[in-house]
Amino acid sequence: METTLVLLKPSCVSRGLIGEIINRFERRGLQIVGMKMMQLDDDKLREHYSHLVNKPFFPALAKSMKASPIVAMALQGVEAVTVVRGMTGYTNGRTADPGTIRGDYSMSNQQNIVHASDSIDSAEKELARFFKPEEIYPYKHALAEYLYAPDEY
Ligand code: IDP
Ligand code: MG
Repeated sequence: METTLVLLKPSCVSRGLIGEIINRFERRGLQIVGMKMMQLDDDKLREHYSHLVNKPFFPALAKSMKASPIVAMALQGVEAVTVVRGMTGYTNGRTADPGTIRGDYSMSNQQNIVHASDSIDSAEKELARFFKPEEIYPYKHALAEYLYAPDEY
């Protein structure tokens, strides 16, 4: 089992798409093991987007990420990092494949609805950035045996 971080960005929250996007993850079989609404600030954003702080678009990106609260989620499942990245789609909503979240809900390279961790290593660091250990709640998924074959989990 892996756990990965998803952020529902202001482009999701402000458009009233929280429920719709969460529903996609639940329907896929991913288990929500942590979830909270929070307001991001510059310190958190400089840390979270440290690979982008020197890009010319960073100030606009930071502004867009502070425009409303976000919803942070910890999602658990077998190969959850890869599965969630696949569901997220390419960064730019205009080139993201239909069927992905960005390909179905976004027309933008910046206002692209969700963040998702891109590797097991980043998932671990990013979960620690947004959740205290006690805010992650492992529990048995009642449908586990219908979501997976016994040798898969
Ligand atoms: P990812 O979200 O698909 O992992 P990253 O390259 O890690 O993509 O970029 C993080 C976020 O920064 C993107 O989701 C998007 O909101 C924003 N971003 C990335 N590249 C651009 C750009 O060229 N212009 C504006 N915003 C960008
Ligand atoms: Mg990224």
